[in-house]
Amino acid sequence: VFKLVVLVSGRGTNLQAIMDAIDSGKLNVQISAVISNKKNAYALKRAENKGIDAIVLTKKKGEKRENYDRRLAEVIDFYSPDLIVLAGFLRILSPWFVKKYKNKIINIHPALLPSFAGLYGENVHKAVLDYGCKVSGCTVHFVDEEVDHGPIIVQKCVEVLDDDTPESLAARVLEKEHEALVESIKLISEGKIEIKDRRVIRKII
Ligand code: 3YE
Repeated sequence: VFKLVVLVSGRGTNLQAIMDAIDSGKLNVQISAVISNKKNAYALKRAENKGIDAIVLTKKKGEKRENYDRRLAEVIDFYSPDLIVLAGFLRILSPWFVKKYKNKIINIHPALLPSFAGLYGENVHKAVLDYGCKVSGCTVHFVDEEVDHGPIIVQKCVEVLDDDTPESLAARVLEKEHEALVESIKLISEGKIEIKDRRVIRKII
């Protein structure tokens, strides 16, 4: 079976969407472990409730990025996953880590890339509203050395409403994130896509 390790920092609603899709038979994959860089992340509870290994790996004071990533990789390699999913994991990954797992890491970003790259959390939605955008959405992409830059797998859009607040827009985008993430994992786990000239395309079989 196709194995995932899911990296989180927060509430874990995207993790929940993956678990729900597995339970309903929409995804034929297994979550081998959930790893959080924050000890109080509610995502850890969601994993424990399902009997999934939930691991906390916090950064030590003054620890270099690559050193943390090497410790992270040690945990990940214990599970030998087919895919690493960043589901609200709020850390930049070092070039070392990205090279080690080339085309094996995906991230969900709460805007239509390449717009609003580099921002995260509510900051993204505030920036979208401040700019006066009429649509926003989310992007699932492969992770490369540059943040929010790798090949795009799935994008979904939502309308921006005149009375939106960052919170109301975030909630509308979040629903699409759940769909986009599940669709992306389905495509990858079924071997239906490949990367060609930095574009993600459907495999012809
Ligand atoms: N790393 C690479 N490429 C990518 N990480 C993410 C996407 C992505 C990636 O496409 N190479 C905010 C994180 C930004 C931030 O600066 N965080 C701090 C950590 C703070 C802490 O430890 O609490 C940091 O130094 O990384 C995922 C989204 C990253 C969003």
